[in-house]
Amino acid sequence: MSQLLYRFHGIVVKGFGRGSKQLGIPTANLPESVVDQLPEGFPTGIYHGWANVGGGDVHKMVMSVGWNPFYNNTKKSMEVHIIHKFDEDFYGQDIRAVVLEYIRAERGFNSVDELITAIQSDISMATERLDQEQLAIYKHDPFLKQTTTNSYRGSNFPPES
Ligand code: ADP
Ligand code: RBF
Ligand code: MG
Repeated sequence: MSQLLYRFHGIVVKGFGRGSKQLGIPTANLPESVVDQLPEGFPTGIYHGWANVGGGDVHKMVMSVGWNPFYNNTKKSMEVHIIHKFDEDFYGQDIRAVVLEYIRAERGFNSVDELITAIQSDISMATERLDQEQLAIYKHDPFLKQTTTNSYRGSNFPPES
């Protein structure tokens, strides 16, 4: 598995409402603007890395980028499942992520159960690999703790005269 490094952040939006949450795998969907910013040639598929929400704790995550062949989507999506149990939803909050490895391509399945089994196996893979030191260090990537509020630090602004 080859390592990559892609950082992004964005506001969590409503997804397709397929009830992934009911299946035990909620996915925080990213807005179109963030999907459009993916580098040209960024392969669709399943990835893992680190993520946090609203400046909070950093957790392991799995991410799906693409067309969700199982559902015959016509719109490219980007959704992140954070491997952590949250007490509340976080729509409207800023999610920040560091993407580190490509796990596999997206594929179709014969049933929802098979899709879930595949995602569970992605989660196991992520859980294991992100503990390796060369990936674990990114849990502390400063990017994850930046805030989206603009800040300015200057010594002579506005100019005195
Ligand atoms: P939608 O179709 O709107 O994306 P989902 O069923 O995929 O609905 O649920 C996603 C929402 O669940 C997220 O936007 C977030 O607010 C919430 N959520 C709770 N726990 C998690 C988690 N561990 N990972 C991702 N989203 C979570
Ligand atoms: N959708 C697919 O159609 N094929 C896949 O192989 C696939 N793999 C996924 C792997 C992970 C780790 C996650 C979080 C999602 C994946 N999805 C896949 C997307 C899934 O269909 C989507 O989360 C639900 O449809 C809710 O939008
Ligand atoms: Mg979702």
